[in-house]
Amino acid sequence: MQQLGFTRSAHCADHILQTPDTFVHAPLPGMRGATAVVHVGPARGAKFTQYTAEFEAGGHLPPSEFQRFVYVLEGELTAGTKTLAQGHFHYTKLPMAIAAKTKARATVIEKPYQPLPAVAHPSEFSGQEKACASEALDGNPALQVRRLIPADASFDFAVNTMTFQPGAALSMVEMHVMEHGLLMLEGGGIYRLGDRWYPVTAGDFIWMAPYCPQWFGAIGETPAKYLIYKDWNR
Ligand code: UGY
Ligand code: MN
Repeated sequence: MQQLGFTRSAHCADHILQTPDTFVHAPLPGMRGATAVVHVGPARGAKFTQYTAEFEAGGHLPPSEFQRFVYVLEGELTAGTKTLAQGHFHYTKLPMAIAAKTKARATVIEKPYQPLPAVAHPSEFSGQEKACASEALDGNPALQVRRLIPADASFDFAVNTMTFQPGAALSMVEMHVMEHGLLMLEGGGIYRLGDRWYPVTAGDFIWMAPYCPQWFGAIGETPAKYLIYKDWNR
């Protein structure tokens, strides 16, 4: 459809909203049978890189020089000996390629590791979102958080899913030192970023710089769910 130059995407000093109509696909060095949509990275002032990798069956993402977290959005991938289906995730600090068993899509987070004195470096792990414990945020059963990365000071970032029942909202406007990369997985609502309010829906990506004022309320008849990165433990 002709959009006549209209998009919900926005680029502001302290945040980005990137909607799928503005995604540009390009291969990253060493990718085969795969392309990436780079949502945010050092080019925009972020201390991590987040992209969506889209694979043909047999596609390949080469090892990264950085620690890497992969969350499968659809299809089946392998990381070493691990097979990862939709909702599965994998973390490693070691250089490791990702291969696609089927046509697949994944969100990928890469970050230079920030060690802490006298704290051991983290080991490789994988898991499944559904199998992670779900906890109410601030005692609100309508807002559930699953922490995908172990609560362990060796990790310098966190990745959580947050699920809001229709009408549920963050209890406060947050303003904090951590930055966020956020991918809307399901449903939608209104995101306040800085001094703007945006309608957002599944497939949208948001980056929030440190101290970006932020709030979300879910709208619609189905739950809203997002995957959210933040720098953590440092
Ligand atoms: O973990 C967080 O900071 C989270 N509550 N932020 C957010 O949902 N925008
Ligand atoms: Mn936050």
